[in-house]
Amino acid sequence: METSVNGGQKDDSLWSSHSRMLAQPLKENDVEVYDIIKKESNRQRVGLELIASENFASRAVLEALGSCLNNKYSEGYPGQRYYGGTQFIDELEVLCQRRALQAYGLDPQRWGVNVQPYSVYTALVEPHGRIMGLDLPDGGHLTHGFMTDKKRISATSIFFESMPYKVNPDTGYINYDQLEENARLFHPKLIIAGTSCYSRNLDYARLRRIADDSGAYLMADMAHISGLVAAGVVPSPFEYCDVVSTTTHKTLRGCRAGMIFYRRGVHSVDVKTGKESLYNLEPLINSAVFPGLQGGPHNHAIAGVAVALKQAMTPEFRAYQYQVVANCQALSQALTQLGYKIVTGGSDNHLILVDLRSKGTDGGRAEKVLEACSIACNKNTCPGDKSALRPSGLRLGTPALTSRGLLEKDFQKVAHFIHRGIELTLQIQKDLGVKATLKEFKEKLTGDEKHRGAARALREEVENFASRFPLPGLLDP
Ligand code: DSN
Repeated sequence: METSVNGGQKDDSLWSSHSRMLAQPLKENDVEVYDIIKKESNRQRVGLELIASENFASRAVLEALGSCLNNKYSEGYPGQRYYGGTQFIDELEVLCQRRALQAYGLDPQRWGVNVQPYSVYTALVEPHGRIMGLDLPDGGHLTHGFMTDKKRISATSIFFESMPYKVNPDTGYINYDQLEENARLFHPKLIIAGTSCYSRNLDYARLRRIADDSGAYLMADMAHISGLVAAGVVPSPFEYCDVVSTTTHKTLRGCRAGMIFYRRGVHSVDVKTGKESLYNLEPLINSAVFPGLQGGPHNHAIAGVAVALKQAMTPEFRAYQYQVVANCQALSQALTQLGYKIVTGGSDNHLILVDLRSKGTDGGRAEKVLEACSIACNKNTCPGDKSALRPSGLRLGTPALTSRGLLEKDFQKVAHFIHRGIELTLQIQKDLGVKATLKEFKEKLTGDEKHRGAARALREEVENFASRFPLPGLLDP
């Protein structure tokens, strides 16, 4: 190979191999990365994907994501960019915005949407302003103000003052009375109606009343359920909220990106004077996203979101979301019949939380065994858990496998696979004794031929079963 610099002379052979390098498919150009993607693609194909926040994006979404849109800088908003050459990016962003409003049945006079963002808080709350979100161990999200007794974990608890609300440990349902009482004392600026492990519909009307009492904004983070909302399968937060944020890759089945919807127009009318006050959210949110927090938008991701939103308005998508919920109920019932406790007794949406305390094990151990059997899910705290370090539950979601075409009867089979994985977990624990650490547990699972063999046998069955269902997305790799 010639050196790249040849006394200031252009090296023709290097220059033509540079052109070839740019034209080579991944498979030839970078075998290491190609092989990793191939392994991951195979893992997704032969495994059972039950992580509630995951899904399989369609081929069209992935094509948009892998397009030349990746190449373009476009800081700013349509019609107001800091770079030239953005006419098609503008067209794309406006199309994505229009589809986003249509997909949720929103009047453009009353709602606007930012399709570039990854965060919204700084638009609504000043530094040290007060926020209230569902606590992470109770099914909330890290970014809803999570902190522990010892440490402020999320930026949303470092930069803002956060007070969580909780679920009732006996029922697993949100304790709205306690939230109301605490909000009266805490006077939050923002209440977040959002979850990452909560299987029941939120009472948005009640949350609105609580927010109004404190003069707080009500923001829904509908990330987990945004596909279900678009399909009309669960209640929509739009009727009651000032702001609605979402990621776009979960039930909505787009690529990894986000959107923030905000109200426009009249906010309130003074009963005495009849004077209208208007929402001012649009400039606050747009300037918080850019230039406040972000630089160049991910235009390829905006294209992927636009494609997903078009799909979200089809009857096929609605049928899919109904099936997600039907499958979740089938999974919940099958596990209940097998003797498992489901937090809140079931689900209104796409996920369930299985409480393993009564079985004598915990989420961490069960997750490890299931992973060894090609079943992907995650450990999760259950209401009343004493330690977040040893969560007692497993969160299971149906969006991804429903995209692969599994129906209720298939989820009964999935429930039996999970049951066998948990039986194996109990067997390993029995052999080890109650005091064994998670590390010892993992060593036993991988090091003891009896258990390794049992996991292998179950994994083969799981993989045979899962391989029967097609994997959406790009064909190669
Ligand atoms: N990590 C996602 C979830 O699993 O809920 C949320 O961001």
